[in-house]
Amino acid sequence: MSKQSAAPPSRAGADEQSSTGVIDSPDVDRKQLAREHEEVKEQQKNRFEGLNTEQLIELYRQMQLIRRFEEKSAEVYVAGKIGGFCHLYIGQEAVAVGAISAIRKDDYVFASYREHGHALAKGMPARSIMAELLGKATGCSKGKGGSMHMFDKELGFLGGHAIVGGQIPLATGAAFASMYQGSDQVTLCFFGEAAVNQGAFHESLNMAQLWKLPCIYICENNQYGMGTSIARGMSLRDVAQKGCAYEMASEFVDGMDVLAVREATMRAVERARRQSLPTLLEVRTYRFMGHSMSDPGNYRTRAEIEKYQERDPIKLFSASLLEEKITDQKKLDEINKQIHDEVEDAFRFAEESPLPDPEELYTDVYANPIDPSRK
Ligand SMILES: Cc1ncc(C[n+]2csc(CCOP(=O)(O)OP(=O)(O)O)c2C)c(N)n1
Ligand SMILES: [Mg+2]
Repeated sequence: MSKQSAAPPSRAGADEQSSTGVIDSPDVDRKQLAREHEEVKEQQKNRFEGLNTEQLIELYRQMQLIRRFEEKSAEVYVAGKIGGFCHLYIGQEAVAVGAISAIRKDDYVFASYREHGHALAKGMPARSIMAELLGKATGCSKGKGGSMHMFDKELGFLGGHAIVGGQIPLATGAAFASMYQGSDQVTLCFFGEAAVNQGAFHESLNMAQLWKLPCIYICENNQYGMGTSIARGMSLRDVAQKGCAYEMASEFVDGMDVLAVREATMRAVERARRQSLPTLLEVRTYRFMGHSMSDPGNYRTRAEIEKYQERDPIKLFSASLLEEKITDQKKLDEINKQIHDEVEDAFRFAEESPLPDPEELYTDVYANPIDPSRK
């Protein structure tokens, strides 16, 4: 079953990529974009039903928190305070926030290395994530993981995985555990579209459908795997269609609309909890920043990025909230100020925290701890 939801972002930019990796895209048609924005906003407002003011504002707050957190991370990275890789989530906030708002606290979430946003949406404190980015002892992984290894067992946030597609079989295993133990927990597994080319994706989907596992596979199709567009790396580019190969329910979702993501995930959660069946969601989105902080970005044009910035999920949602008179600009400004303070507090906390003790090199490496005194 494959169902097309309204107006997903197109793959236009990817399709126009030349074989040299440089995109010959036309200038942005602002009038057309404004028309699309109005259309999508009307569709979004129709999805307000059933949600109260508090819930709607919370979705806005979480998306803004992720945006601000990532902007601060970029600033701190450039200042040389973060070591290793750092992949930002700016532009994709509606995916993690919309999907995670549809699950319970005791459900599980797995993500890739682009996971700061998912960790925040699952309830991890900004302090523990920022401290981890700075490699401090107070970080969620005691400063030994860094940007790609956020983790919080109590909150059911099970990583943070640096191997492309590596989280897909792990999430399938967590869903198997829930089924085996007879709990009604569900697992959300987020990954990029390039991970779909990994064998582990196909093996997992086959097993999940065959064994009826309550796993929701959420492909965040941002159109690029590092500097390679989907058009250059995938023969069948409609990822949701791949669910048919395993008779798995699947949907295309507009990843710039937080409520569209929430609704599609709610349908999948219902299927997982009540029938113990998996779902594949292809959520079409776009990353506004480079692949990582060290990406020269010479594989796409400024015009293409600007086109998608016009579809900014936060801009869209705040316009819908204001037009429906759910809130006013003053209240949104207050929230933005609180978020700014929360992120600054997280950074101060991280800066002032100690580095991990050298002895920590020997902890949490093997299930049976290493005795450093034994040579
Ligand atoms: C098994 C493996 N191969 C290659 C890499 C290098 N690598 C890191 S990110 C990435 C692209 C993945 O793109 P996608 O899955 O679309 O996720 P996105 O970065 O767009 O969120 C690659 C090839 C890796 N980390 N692991
Ligand atoms: Mg991608």
